[in-house]
Amino acid sequence: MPYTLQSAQSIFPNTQVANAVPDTIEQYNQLSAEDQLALLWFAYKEMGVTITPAAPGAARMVLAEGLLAQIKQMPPAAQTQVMCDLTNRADTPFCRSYASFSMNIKLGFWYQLGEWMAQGIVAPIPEGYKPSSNASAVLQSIRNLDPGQQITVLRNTVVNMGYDPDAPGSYKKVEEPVAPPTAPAARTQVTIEGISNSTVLGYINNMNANDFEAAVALFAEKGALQPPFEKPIVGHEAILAYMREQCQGLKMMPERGVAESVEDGYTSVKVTGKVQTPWFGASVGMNIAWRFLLDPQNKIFFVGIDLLASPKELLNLISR
Ligand code: ECH
Repeated sequence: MPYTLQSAQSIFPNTQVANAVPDTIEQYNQLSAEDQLALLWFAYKEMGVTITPAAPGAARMVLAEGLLAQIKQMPPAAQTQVMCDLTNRADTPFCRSYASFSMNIKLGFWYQLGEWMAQGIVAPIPEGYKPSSNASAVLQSIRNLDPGQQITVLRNTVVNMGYDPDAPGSYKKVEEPVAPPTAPAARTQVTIEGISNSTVLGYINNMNANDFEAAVALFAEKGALQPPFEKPIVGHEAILAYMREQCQGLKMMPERGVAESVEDGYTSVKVTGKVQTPWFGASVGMNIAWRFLLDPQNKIFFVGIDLLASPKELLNLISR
C-alpha cells in the first residue's frame, strides 16, 4: 500500500492553518483560574455575536440540569469556587460529572451560567476586575483572531474543563440525543467549483443531512478523519461516534477544490469553503479546508479538516 496514515496526513503540505488558535490556548493555560474565567468573560462579551442554542439544545440541556440546579442554590463564593475548580480541572464530584458531558452539553452548561452571571443569579466576574498583564496579553491575542478562530478558542477551553474523563473512577460519558437524518426530499446538494468526485460530494451532502452512517460508509474500513488540531480518528466505529457527538447541525459550504491523481490509483482532493455551527448560525463562518485522500476504490482513506489561517487561504489549492 503506497500510503500510510502518516504520509496521508501531509498531503497539500503548504496549507496554512490557524496556529494562532493552539498558541493562544497554550498561553491561556498558563493563567490562574480567576484570570481564565475573567478573560473568557471579557472575550465572550466583546465578540458581540449572539448564541442561539439550536433546536436540539433544549433536549440536551436536560442532561446538565442537575449540575446547574446545584450551582444555582450555592452562595456566591461557592459558585466562584466551582467555576475555578472546573478551570483548574480539580478532582471533585462536580468536575467529574462535568467531564462526562458531551461537547454540546458543556457548551450549553456554560451558556446558561453566562446568562445567570449577567443576571446576577450566579456570581459574576467582579466589577473592575484587574486581569494580570499576561491575561491582558492573551485577551489581545484573542482579539487578533477572526471570529471563527475566536469561537474555536472558546469551545476548546470549555471542552477541556473538568476532571480528566479518562482517570480511574471517572463517570461514564453522557450521550446526547442524535437527531434523525434529514428526509431525502428535503436534502440540499452542494456544488464545488472544480470538483465532481462523487465521494467528496456525497460526504458533504450526507454531513449536511446529519446522515452520519451514510457519511461513514464512504470511508475505507481503516479510513481516518482528522479534526483541526487533533489526532486522526481511525475506523468506522470511532468516526461514527465522533460525528454523532460533534457534527449535529453543522452546515458545510464548500466553495472550490482541486483533484489530482497521485500514486497507485489514489486521488488527492483539496476543498476550501466555510462551515457554520448551529451555535452561531450564519453569524460566524469558519474558513476551512478538507484534504481528502481517496483510495483506488474511491473510498476515503484520509480526510483532514483544517481551520485556515486567513480567508486568503481559501484560494490556496496548490498541491505541493
Ligand atoms: C463565560 C465566562 C466564564 C467562562 C465561560 C463562559 C462561557 C462561554 C461560552 C462559550 C460558548 C462557546 C461556543 C463555541 C462553539 C464553537 C463551535 C465551533 C465549531 C467548529 C466546527 C467545525 C467543524 C468541522 C468538521 C468538519 C468535518 O467535515 C468533519 C467533522 C468536523 C462567558 C460565562 C466558559 C458560553 C458555543 C468552533 C470546524 C467540517 C471536524 C467537526
